[in-house]
Amino acid sequence: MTAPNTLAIGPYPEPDRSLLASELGAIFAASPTEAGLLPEPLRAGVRAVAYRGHLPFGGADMDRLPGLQLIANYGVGYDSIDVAAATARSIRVTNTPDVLSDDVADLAVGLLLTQGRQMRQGDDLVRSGRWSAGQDLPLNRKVSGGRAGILGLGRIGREIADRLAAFKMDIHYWARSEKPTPGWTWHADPVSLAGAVDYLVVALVGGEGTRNMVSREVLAALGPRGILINISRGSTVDEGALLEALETGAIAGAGLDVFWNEPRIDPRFLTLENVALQPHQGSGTVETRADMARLQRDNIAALLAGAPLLTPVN
Ligand code: 8YV
Repeated sequence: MTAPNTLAIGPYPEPDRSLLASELGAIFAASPTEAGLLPEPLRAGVRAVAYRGHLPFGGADMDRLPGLQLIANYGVGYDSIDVAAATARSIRVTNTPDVLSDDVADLAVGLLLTQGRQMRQGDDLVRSGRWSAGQDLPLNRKVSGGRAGILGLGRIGREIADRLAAFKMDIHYWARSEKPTPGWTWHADPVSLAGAVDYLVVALVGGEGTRNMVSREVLAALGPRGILINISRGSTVDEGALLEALETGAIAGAGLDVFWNEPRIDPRFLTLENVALQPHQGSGTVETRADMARLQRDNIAALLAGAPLLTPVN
């Protein structure tokens, strides 16, 4: 029997695990480190890795799979994969764009409404009996018609902006260059964007180029009435500055689906009343996860058939 040529690295729930095994004959490893510990004949047969998770996958991990031709990522963001190291080894990388944009944008809007209308605090007021005892929620600020800033107007940022435009919001954005978006206002730098809006929604790609782009200065410009939403990567935000801004009221609040050091996030977040916390669930619906897994497997099948890759990164 020939060695399997697909290695799935990371946590794969059912039915994805069974489909990887039945369609591609995949073998499994929990992490890049564990993959490197597989017997040499198994590692030598691997032509494609189905990668899932946020652990770094670097050049040394690739070198332990000498026949590797493709890393097919389960996710649109591929910042955990060293793409430069892959390219230097003639290894292709694919991701899963588009299929998850709706879900991630939906969650961003949900967090914006949750924070804008104090829905967490409202829920607490009802459950605690304080409402029935006569207490009311302080009045909120109107969300519809407000000013929204999108930091990063890629596929997901665009979906968020389109949704917020339907809330009659005034749309501002930062992207490296101005886009053909009549009626929306482009800002040349993130500080200028933050200073012009009530809600700042981060939809950047992860990685070195965007690390800490939401800086202390950006948060100061957002100001004490401003709300930060992040559905992209924790690395895009200076988290020390964010915690300080939330603790001191330098910004009004935040809705966060992503963090530095997930899932063991900074415990200071847990004590704050003015944040809504989510467990990196932006793409987490049955439909979208099935589409992501399908696209990942289809990229691998294409490689093994010698056909063009569907969603190449490099
Ligand atoms: C994760 C994501 O991939 O697509 C991305 O970039 O961050 C998510 O969809 C997902 O949580 C599985 O790890």
